[in-house]
Amino acid sequence: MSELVRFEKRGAIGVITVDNPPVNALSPGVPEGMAECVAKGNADPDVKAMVLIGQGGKFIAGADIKQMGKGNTTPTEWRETVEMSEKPVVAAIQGYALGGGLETAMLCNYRIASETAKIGQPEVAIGIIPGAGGTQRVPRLAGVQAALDMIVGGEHYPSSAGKDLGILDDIYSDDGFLDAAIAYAEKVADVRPLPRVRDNDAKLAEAKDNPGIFDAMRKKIARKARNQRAPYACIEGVEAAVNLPFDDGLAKERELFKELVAADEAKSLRYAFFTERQARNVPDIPKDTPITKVASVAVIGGGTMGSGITMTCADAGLPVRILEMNEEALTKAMDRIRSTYEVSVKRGSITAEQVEERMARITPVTSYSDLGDCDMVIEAVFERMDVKIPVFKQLDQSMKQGAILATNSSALDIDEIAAATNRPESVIGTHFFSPANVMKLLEIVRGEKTSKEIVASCQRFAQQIAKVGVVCGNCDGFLANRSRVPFNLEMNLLIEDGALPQDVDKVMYDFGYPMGPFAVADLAGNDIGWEGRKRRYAANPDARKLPIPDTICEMGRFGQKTRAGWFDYKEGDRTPYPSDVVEKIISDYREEAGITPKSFTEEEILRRILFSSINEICKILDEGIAYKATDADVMWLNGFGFPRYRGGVMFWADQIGVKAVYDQISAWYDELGDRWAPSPYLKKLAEEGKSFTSD
Ligand code: T1G
Repeated sequence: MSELVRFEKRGAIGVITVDNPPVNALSPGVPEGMAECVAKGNADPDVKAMVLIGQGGKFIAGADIKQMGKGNTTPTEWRETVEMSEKPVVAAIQGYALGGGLETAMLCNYRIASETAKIGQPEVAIGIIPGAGGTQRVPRLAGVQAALDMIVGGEHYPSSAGKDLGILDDIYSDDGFLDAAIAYAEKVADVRPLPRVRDNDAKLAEAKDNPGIFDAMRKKIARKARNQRAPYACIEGVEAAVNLPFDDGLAKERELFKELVAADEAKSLRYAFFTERQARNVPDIPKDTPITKVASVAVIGGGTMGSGITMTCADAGLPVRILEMNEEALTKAMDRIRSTYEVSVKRGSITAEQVEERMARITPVTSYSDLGDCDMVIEAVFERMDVKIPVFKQLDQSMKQGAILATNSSALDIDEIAAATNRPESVIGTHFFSPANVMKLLEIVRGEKTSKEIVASCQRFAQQIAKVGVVCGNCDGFLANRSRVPFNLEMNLLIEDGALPQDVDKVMYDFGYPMGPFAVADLAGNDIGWEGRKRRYAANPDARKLPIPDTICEMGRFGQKTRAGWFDYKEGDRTPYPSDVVEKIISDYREEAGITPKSFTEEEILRRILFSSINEICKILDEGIAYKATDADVMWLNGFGFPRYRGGVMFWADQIGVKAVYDQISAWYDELGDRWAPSPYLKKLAEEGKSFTSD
């Protein structure tokens, strides 16, 4: 018997424990170990029933993703041993049963879970489908529509929902859960015939009489699943459960799984999964660096960002105090928070009861003296140094020693802010992306004097609030926004050179962005970028001007809010329509500037825009502001909507090849000038034949 899975007897119950830290993945040896233990229980006349449980308060997190795509095929005989056990096997789920973990539980005769456990089939999130019977057994337990929702959505469900759906037989307290599971096994020990999920087709009937259920699902996911195969394969797997005998359905599932697991989509999504976790490793910060556990947070500023950050903390179960200058501003902030939650209630993503629970965690205050005992404070006031500095001077007076003093600034100098306090070692950037309660990225910016403990504490805090934390150094725009500057410049210069906004938007939309960048500018408001450019023009008369967007803004074409921007909009319709007015602005500019418009291929537009940022990321890596190219990918996936099924902008570049990227940038350097000067980091990588993202 493998040490990964052990068997022990508690009276007449055989307890089988999976012990494969950190998440009890079904690594080689675990499936075989479970089968061996079930066989051992069946062979032991003193054993009447068995419990399958996981060590460490978690059941099984699924197949070992690290083993995927390596061509090794996992044996499947173990599944039959478990499913055809002569004695009842009870899956006792704590923590989580995900993917192959839930599939293992569905091989068992019964499934119970603890109150805080979660279950799910999240395989679609890594570009595959359940490959161990999930598409065949979930519909038999939960019905076809529920199975489609669970498998195509890939979400984790609370155990209460699992019971309501019929996947779980009962729920017990986390305390004494193993004893409850043993008692449950004793209760069912003599039940015959043994219930087996495969034998029960009753819940498939709903779809046999309504095959349209599958096309309706395909229609429903079309926008989000664009350019992807796995979500549609999930539907095909469940469809096979309805239309084929069980074993044929399993075979169909296996065929779909094999096709997907080796495809680029799955490789990219596995890459995204692991790099988000690798981002937690900061080269000079040991994993055992002491951290401040954040148990209470203060937020300064109740504007859009401050409210969103406050909600993020409340959503994570943290008590949070929000400070504004006066009662009126505070009331406005609290109303904004409540109304945002109420939109989520209308959407069905949270309940009214959860809104009250979260609102109760938020304490509005107007005095800094009400914040002093918080473990962390996040400043989210206006993005101007002359506004932030006084706040940090005040925080330096008010906050307890050891508190984390964080700024939500998106670009300003962390060192300058830190210098306003007597404790620069406690000052750090925690840059949230708008809307802060939705976007997953948390850019953690360390100043020259920020201590390792504070950095490590913020990394841990990011996990606490379900964000993806990425650490970088301090420079104008940090890693995220600085890497996006060339993207924004290049898209505008392409318009000067001959492309139209709709050409660029089509390329980026077809590539996988949810919206084209000019449509995004119209959504966010062109005046925001315009204000920034005017500040830059005033500060530096030699700064490159962008006459076309400036003219558009001078005409008051700020975007959707003025029903005119880069595109035209109709009343009550957010669809961007190409604008004759804008095309005239563009052609007039080109004529005045003596530019003969060029025509671009779609690939040229795509590479002009993305290669410009890839070159900038190389410069940021060269300066040591970014630690690894994969961190930039994590930021682009979680902060900028880069299509996840392409892995990340650097991972995508690796598929083209570093040398090819370097050669193209060098060619544009010759043709288009200094802004395309290749980074020495890029040149070196190309010469050494290395890649951006693999060691
Ligand atoms: N395989 C390998 N390593 C895994 C893993 C997995 N399934 N899940 C997590 N890890 C590693 C992770 O990389 C990290 O490593 C450490 O464990 C802690 O993870 C047959 C084929 C389970 C909810 O998709 O959702 O089953 O960085 O930081 O926040 O049909 O991990 O420490 O070196 O995320 O407590 C389906 C994926 C697989 C679940 C725990 N299952 N994992 O969250 O820890 S496909 C999944 C998660 C499948 C079947 C198919 C989360 C978690 P390191 P963590 P966490």
